[in-house]
Amino acid sequence: MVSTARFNNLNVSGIAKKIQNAKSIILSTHKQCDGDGLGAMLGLYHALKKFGRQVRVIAVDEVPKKYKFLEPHVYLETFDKLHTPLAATDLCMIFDTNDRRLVEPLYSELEKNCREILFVDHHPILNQGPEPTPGSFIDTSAASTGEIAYFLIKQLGIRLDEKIARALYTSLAFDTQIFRFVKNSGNTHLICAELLEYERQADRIHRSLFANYTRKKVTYLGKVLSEVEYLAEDRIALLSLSLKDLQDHGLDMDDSRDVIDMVMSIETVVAAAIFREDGPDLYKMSLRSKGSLEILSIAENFGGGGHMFAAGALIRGTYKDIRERVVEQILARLDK
Ligand SMILES: [Mn+2]
Repeated sequence: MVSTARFNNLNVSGIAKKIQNAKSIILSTHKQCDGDGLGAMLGLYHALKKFGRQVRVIAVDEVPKKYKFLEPHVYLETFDKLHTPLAATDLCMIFDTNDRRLVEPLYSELEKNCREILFVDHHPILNQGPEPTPGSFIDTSAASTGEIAYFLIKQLGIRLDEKIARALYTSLAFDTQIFRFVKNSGNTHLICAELLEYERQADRIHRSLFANYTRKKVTYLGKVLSEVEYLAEDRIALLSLSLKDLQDHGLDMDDSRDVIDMVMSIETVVAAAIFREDGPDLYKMSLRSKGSLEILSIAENFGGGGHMFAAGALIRGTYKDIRERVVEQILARLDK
């Protein structure tokens, strides 16, 4: 058993009190959910069921297939296929974002039905975007929101078990990419050491999250990686992904997520931008950077958000025009 005294002191007691006072609770996360938000809310779901609460887990849209080991089809509803209509609920907790726009169209319905909505998150509050609701818990020092869910479960005195541990471990392993991106804190490793007392198949989770490639996907990655455009002595990498290309390879949107991480693995690259075509003249931009090059403000300039070194936005316009504006802003920061 790992002593909690060794952890950084996260103040989650305010949220724990609200859970104690709530009979009915809804848990959710941002649209196109990932392993962090999904793992955090499913981990808390299993814990709160043991705690005797009425809990619903509602995702905005479909959960990617690679998470099927968490059995989302058993425990989770999607907004377009609710098992029963939304009803009056005491508390709603939204994980892994504090930007309500990323929870629409579900968010507007939650507002009508929930007495209180809180964001539980580790992304910085946006300078150019909606504010989180009062009482939200945002800790940018957490490497994943699963860590915050872990501290909540501990604060409530709920015993861990295999289901809770599997979901939380997924959250931590996903957002740190199996401990590549920890936040200069031992928290992630210490928490995982305890979770692994209950989850005996961590290697299976690692494979599901990061070694899930199909032959079609590898063919696709080979093609698009050969099309990367390099600028500024190979320090900047750019790539546009067409929807048709994904479809022609029999892939879906989630399959394009790994491309940017592969590009960022190139030693010389310090900033990368990937533009995935999501519709006619509509692009989902993903930005990543290394070291001290901050790119969140670029995403915010296009109405998006994220972390300091990993951010994104949905942008309308032609590729040529968007590319030019983004490159200009990356270059301006690169020279600083
Ligand atoms: Mn996250």
